[in-house]
Amino acid sequence: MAIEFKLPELGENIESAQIIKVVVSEGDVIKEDDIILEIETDKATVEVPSDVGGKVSKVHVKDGDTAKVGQVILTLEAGDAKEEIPKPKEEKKQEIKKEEPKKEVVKEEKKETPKQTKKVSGGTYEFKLPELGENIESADVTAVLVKVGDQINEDDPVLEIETDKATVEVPIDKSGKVKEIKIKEGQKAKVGETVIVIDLSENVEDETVVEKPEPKEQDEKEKEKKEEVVETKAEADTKPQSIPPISDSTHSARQFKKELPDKIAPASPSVRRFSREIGIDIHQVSGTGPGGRISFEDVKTFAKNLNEKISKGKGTIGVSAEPLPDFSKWGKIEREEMSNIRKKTAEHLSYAWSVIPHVTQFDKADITELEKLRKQYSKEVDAAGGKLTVTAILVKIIAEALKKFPQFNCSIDMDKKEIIYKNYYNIGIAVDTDRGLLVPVIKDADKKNVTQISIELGELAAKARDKKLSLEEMQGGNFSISNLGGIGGTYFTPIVNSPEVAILGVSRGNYEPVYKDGEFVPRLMLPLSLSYDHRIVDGADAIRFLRWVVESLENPFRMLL
Ligand code: CAO
Repeated sequence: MAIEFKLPELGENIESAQIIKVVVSEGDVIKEDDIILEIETDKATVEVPSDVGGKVSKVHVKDGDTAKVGQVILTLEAGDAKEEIPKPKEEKKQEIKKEEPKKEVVKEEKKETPKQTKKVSGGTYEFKLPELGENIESADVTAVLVKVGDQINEDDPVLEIETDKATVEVPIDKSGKVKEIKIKEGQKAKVGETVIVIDLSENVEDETVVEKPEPKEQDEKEKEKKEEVVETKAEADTKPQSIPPISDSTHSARQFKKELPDKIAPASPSVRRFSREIGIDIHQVSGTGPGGRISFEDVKTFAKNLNEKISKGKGTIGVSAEPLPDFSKWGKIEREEMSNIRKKTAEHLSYAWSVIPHVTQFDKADITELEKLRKQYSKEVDAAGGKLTVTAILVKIIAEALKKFPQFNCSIDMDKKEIIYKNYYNIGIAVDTDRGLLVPVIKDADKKNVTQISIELGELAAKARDKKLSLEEMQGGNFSISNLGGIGGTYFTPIVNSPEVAILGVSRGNYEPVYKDGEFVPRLMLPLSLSYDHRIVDGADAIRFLRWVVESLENPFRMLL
């Protein structure tokens, strides 16, 4: 039996990767988890393990190729080794796939279970609020999408609810006529509580139990036609309450057939409506559900990617890139393709610079005493395998500062007009590498001492320079530090590493004459630049934050208070 190994999901917004090395050859016998590729994305170089085993019958890519997520990389023969060779496992893919926001919990759960559609012709059915996910016991009903008397089909959304995780539409699992609605908009519904009662006697179709292991394309199309009819009839209304009876949908389908596009996109009417409202042509959206079904999330992802493409094409958001002159008129030139890291850095920083209203606040810390302590303890840290530098000390200070000033430890969700406060303290460190800037993250810095931070910082910086950082090691940062002081410079204005809201720039510490107790004395002064997102951080907060950092550098005992 031939099995295909496809390039798995590599993380949010990563669509392709460059293949640095194909580690296997045709004829090789590989096991699940064996490394088969070394790839480079715009974020990192990573090894890709196989989630299948077997004999490699064809390698579809070569070193240097760019492979798209989902592209077939290997064909394998399971052959006699069948028993030993496990089938592709979804969890294995998750190892590389990075957290994707889990939305539409209800729909996702339904998708996993093969459906058994019962078309019954009598009695009533109490539709209860289904399980919504782990630890979710109730939800706020934000909209009731049907009204008494409506004829509804299995899978039609009947409620819109909001949990603490997401707003989702709840589809019903049977067809019938709405007899009673037991919940109102604005009320709270408990999981398992009856929310809608439907009359099954309106179902005049056959009573057989239909097993649908997989939605067949034809069935899907038929269903879509029905939905399209429903939607067309309801076009004038913006809410799905106006779903008309569809028991005569065969007739309606014929009636409206001419108005239907040749190829009908598999999406529910509410998804189509949403897509239309935000100006997206649903036929261009690829669905990730069973049979390519398009969800709200698919439409949002498509819109997001489209926006990104538009902004990339324009250089920066809303600003068209100026045409370049012909530089060769003035001398010899050479063109070189940007590395993936450079491309991503350019896009990311253009985005952050265009979207975030930046302000940079400067200050200086007298680190004369700290420098003495640093020298005093550096041997101890050396012996533990780290290097006691001002960067490592700053990581600890910033983690404490974030606890004290939570508005620096948040992200902004402009779509929802919400602030997301984080109860963990992960600090990103800008590392200069020959391939460009990388920002590995020291996780839970507040729980680590300065020696542990020094060791981890050294390891992460080395990994960054040796192309060994994993995506995981570069994600989840709350605040970044960029220390250019080891190289030089007085002050600079760092760009906030979106979706973080602030970044500390550190320049070179130098001895300066400082007026103290009536005389000028030489003191080691460290210049600091705090850039922050003025949408969430006010100037007064910024200087309070920076002063706290300065005072903690000048007197580390302060942190213990
Ligand atoms: N002022 C004076 N000296 C400094 C200093 C500062 N602000 N920061 C570091 N130094 C000194 C260190 O004490 C060390 O001196 P010794 O060897 O005498 O002890 C020396 O400079 C080298 O330090 P380092 O770079 O090895 O270690 P670090 O922990 O301070 O920095 C790292 C680690 C990864 C931040 C750094 O190596 C680096 O890559 N910096 C560049 C960051 C960057 O590119 N930022 C730009 C982002 S925006 O484009």
